[in-house]
Amino acid sequence: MPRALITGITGQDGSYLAEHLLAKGYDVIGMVRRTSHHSYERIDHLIPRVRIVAADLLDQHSLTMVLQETQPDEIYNLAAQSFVPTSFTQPVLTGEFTALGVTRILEAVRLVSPNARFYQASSSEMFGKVVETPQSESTPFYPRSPYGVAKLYGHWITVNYRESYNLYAVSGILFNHESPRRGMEFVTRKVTDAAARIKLGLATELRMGNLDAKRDWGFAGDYVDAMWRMLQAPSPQDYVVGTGKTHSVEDLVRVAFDHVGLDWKQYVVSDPQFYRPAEVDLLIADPGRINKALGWKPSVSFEGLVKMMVDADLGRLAPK
Ligand code: NDP
Ligand code: GDR
Repeated sequence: MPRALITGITGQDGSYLAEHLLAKGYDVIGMVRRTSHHSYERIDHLIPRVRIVAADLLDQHSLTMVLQETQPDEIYNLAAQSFVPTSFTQPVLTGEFTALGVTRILEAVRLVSPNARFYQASSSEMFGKVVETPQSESTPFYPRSPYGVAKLYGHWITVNYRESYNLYAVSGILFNHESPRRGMEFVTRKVTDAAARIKLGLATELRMGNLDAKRDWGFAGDYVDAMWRMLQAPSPQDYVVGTGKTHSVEDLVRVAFDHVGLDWKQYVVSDPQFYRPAEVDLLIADPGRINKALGWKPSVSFEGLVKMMVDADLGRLAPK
């Protein structure tokens, strides 16, 4: 039975990846950081099928010990400070988690588990102020936030450890992926939750930032399969993962409100606090490499994704 260690198992992607690997017969170990409360809402249904171990991206020794104790065949480094606005207000902490955290875990891998396969969660935010469209593995990077800059460090240190120490270490450059388990502050979930609340009479307005930004949005369940495929390939390579289609935040709002039979223009209010100091205007993936080399393609359309999320929020919020 292959054994996988997932950092960030309590996050959106960690929960889907754990399900995916359990279904494939893996022994799944999830790394969590110590908090004063258990935040297992996304993985409660998987316990006790996954083993939980405690460590922190800020603590080198804890990472080394986790690898020593668990001896995984595959390591998926999903843990990070992943919210772009917080990276502007807490840039140093974001760098510690999202950038240096990758070096800490790679150092542990190099010393303890040099034969394990390592996945790094890189991001389309590294393309930022894009220099070419669509964005592929060869597109130059131009990050636009402390988060994007930190992810770029994590990306290059992964390449560097692969080249320096011959590790099987790869980066998936994933475009935005969403689900009913997406954190509430990210734009898709914020919008689908608000559409459901307004429909049910639980809220009266939705305060938003830049409606013109465009993103390549896919379903998280599809993207964790891409992560797994990358670690099964005969040789380590980095891949862009996205749908190849782009939509504006306004499109997102329209589809969500249309789905509950409401006119979004009557409820959406512009609020300066949700605009960013520097914006990423347009992202759209060229997923040609992963499609050809690993046979990966997305299974959920943009409209299907938004409706799935609105329906889940309606189901959660409706009086029982
Ligand atoms: P989430 O924000 O939902 O999850 C982040 C996870 O990281 C949580 O489990 C969190 O734990 C954990 N974490 C944060 N800080 C630490 C720390 N110091 N030590 C240990 N664990 C920590 O992110 P997603 O699931 O959406 O994304 C997974 C990864 O993929 C992230 O690295 C993200 O940056 C990256 N990514 C995401 C994309 C997306 O569209 N979702 C696209 C491209 C990249 P806790 O529950 O305790 O907070
Ligand atoms: P992003 O996701 O920054 O792309 O990073 P987010 O959903 O936060 O924003 C997408 C776009 O929507 C615009 N926007 C708003 N965003 C939020 N959160 N709230 C608002 O009210 C709002 N109004 C407009 C934003 O300006 C932006 O243009 C996500 C994260 O998951 C990263 O970790 C990941 O690496 C990238 O996707 C790929």
